[in-house]
Amino acid sequence: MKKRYISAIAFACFFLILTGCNSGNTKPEVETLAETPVASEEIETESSSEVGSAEQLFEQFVNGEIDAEILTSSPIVEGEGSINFNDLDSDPENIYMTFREGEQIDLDNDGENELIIDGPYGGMYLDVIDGNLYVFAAAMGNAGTLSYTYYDDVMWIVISDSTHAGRDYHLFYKFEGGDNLVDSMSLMMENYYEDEDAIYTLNDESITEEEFLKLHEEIFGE
Ligand SMILES: [Ca+2]
Repeated sequence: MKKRYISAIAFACFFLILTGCNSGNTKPEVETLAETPVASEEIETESSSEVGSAEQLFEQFVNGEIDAEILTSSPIVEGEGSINFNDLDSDPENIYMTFREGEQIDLDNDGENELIIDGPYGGMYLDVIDGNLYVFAAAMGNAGTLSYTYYDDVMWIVISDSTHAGRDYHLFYKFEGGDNLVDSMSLMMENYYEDEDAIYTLNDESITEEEFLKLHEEIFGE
């Protein structure tokens, strides 16, 4: 009987310890709950300062302090990995072969400016997406000159090849955010053989020379 009595006391003590532990656990939970609004306030503060941080990231990039990652999902940038401004070509005697800081313009129609890095064949365009710096458009050599144009009330990023004889083609990309391509179009003239008429197309559909020239002027203002 004594043993059982002692066991009962021991069990009661054990139960008390358990209860004590539980009540001990409750406190941190309350504290955790109380901390949650503080944590979300901190996050809000971080996101509200992101607008200013885009310019900071652009500045850090042109100072060579941070890399820009190649946005591989973009149709108008080749390769992968990241780019450091200090590793880009620089030729003091030829400014057209030198990468240099350009203007900041809203090129992707999201109300925030992107950074243009002027350089060979149009250089490259950088955007801050979710707080990270990306190259979302870049020149592809003499068959892929990079530019932009304001047409039909939006900004279009343009890849052009007008450097080869008998060929004048332009691919247009409309973004809403540097990682969100929403529309594209093409305008081309091909005339490879002197004894054949030139072929003009808009989005691969045949158009007349007059229509081509009119569109060319409307889009490029020239
Ligand atoms: Ca933008």
